[in-house]
Formats: sequence, C-alpha cells, structure tokens
Amino acid sequence: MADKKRDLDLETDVQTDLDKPKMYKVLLLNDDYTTMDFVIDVLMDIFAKDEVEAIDLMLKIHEKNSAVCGVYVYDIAETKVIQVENRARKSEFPLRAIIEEEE
Ligand code: TYC
Repeated sequence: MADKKRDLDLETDVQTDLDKPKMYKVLLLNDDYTTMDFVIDVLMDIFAKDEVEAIDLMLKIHEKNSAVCGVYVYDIAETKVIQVENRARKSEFPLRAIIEEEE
C-alpha cells in the first residue's frame, strides 16, 4: 500500500515537470548604428508588438542597453534570434539578439 502511494507521488512529480517547460527570454541589445525605425519594425514583425509597445520597448533598449522582447520555449527563442540576425544583415545593421534562460 505504501509503495503504491509512493508510485502515485512520482507520477505526480513527472506530470508537473511536463507541464512546465523551461522558458527562454529573447533580449535585443542596443548599438549606436541601427536606426530606431528599424528596431520598431523588428519588434512589430518578429515579436508581434503593436506600434506603441514597439516604440516603448525600443526606447527602453536605447536607454538601458537591452530589454526582454519575448519569452519562449527554446526552439522558438532560437528562431527569433536567427530572424533578427537575418533581417539586420540584409539591411547592414549590427542589431543583435541574445537568449537568457528564465529562472
Ligand atoms: N541606439 C540606436 C540609435 O540611437 C537605436 C537602437 C535602439 C538600436 C534599440 C538598437 O536594439 C536597439 N539609433
């Protein structure tokens, strides 16, 4: 009987782990060359921000040097970083995005 209870507890623990995947923050970094308009477009197109959110977030990055633009499972976070890199490279801007694990 006691063993059965322990088995049930273990199953509950496993279930809890599956319910909570690790999440990853994607941050944009400030630089001196990328235009503000370009960053606003990136925030709207890649991070699905509306115009007001995008302007606020761009100004936060400009003033504080970086800001979290979204939180995703790892594969999506990685895709966002690649999309930012590709878009920046095409327009010859040095804009960079990085991933940080959420605590
Ligand atoms: N600092 C840039 C400028 O003054 C604007 C900028 C904002 C660049 C955010 C990158 O992630 C960035 N043109």
